[in-house]
Amino acid sequence: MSTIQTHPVIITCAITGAETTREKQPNLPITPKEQGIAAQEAVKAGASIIHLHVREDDGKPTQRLERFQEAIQEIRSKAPEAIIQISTGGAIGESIENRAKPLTLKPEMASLNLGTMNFGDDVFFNHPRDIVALAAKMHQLGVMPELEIYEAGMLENSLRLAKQGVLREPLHFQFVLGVPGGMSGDVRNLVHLVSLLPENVHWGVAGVGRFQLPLATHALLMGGHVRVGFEDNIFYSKGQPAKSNAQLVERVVRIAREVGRDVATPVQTRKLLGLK
Ligand code: KMH
Ligand code: ZN
Repeated sequence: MSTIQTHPVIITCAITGAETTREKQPNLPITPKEQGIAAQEAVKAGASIIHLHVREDDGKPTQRLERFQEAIQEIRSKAPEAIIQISTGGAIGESIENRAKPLTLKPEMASLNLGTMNFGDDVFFNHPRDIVALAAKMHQLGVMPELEIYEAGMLENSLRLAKQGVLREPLHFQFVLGVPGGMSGDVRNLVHLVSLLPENVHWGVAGVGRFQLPLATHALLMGGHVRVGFEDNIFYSKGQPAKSNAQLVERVVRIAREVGRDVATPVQTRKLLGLK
C-alpha cells in the first residue's frame, strides 16, 4: 500500500445511484432482480466492488431496509464473489437515520461522505456529528468505510478524523470529481488530491459524466483504483448512452491491460483492502 501503487486495480461499479433516471438511461437497473443481473455482468467484466443504492419499482430512491435486503440477496445469488458496498449517502434530502439503516445488514463496505456541499441545484448535508456517528457505527459493525471526497477540504477533514481515531487505518478514499458544487474532473484536481495523501492509503477516482473516462485512465497510470457505472455517467461516448454498466467496466479493463495494470479479482480486493 502506497500512494503510487503497483498492485492490481480495484474496479468498483456504481450500478444505479440515486439520481440517474430511466428516461436518461433506459438500461438503468432499478429492481433488485435487475440489480442482481447488472452486478453479475459487471463482476464478470472485472468489477469486484458493487456500490449499491436501491430504488422502489417506480424508480424512486429509498433507504428502505427490506429493499436493500432484496437487492443484496439478488446480488449474492448472481455474483456471490462481489463485495457489496452500500450507500449511506442515499438521495439528497434523505434523513440521516434512514441513511444509516442499511448498515445493520453488515455489508462488507459502506460509503461515508466527509462534508456538506452544494450538489447541483441541491445541498448534500453531512453534519460533522453525523459523519462521526456513521463512522462509529461502521467500526462497531465491522463495515469498512469508503471515504467519499468531493473537494480538498473533505480530504483534510478525513485526515483530521483519522488523527482523532474516528477513522481507522487502512483508509480508503474515493475521489468523486465532477459534481457541480465540488471539484471538477480536471486532472490537476486529481493530482493535487493524491499529493495530499499520506503513505499507506488506498485511493480511487469516480469521474462524473464526461470526466469518467479521462479520470479513470489517469488513475490507472497514477496507480489508483477506478469507479465507473451509471450512478456517475450514463454515456459510452459523447451523445451515445452506454448499453450496460458492464460495458463501462469492460472498457476500463481493456485500458488497464494496455497500460500494464492487472485487474483485481474480488479475492485480491479483499486482501488489498484488508477486508475480513
Ligand atoms: N446521491 C448522492 C447525493 C454515496 O453513495 O454515499 C450521494 C451519494 C454518495 O451517492
Ligand atoms: Zn452513491
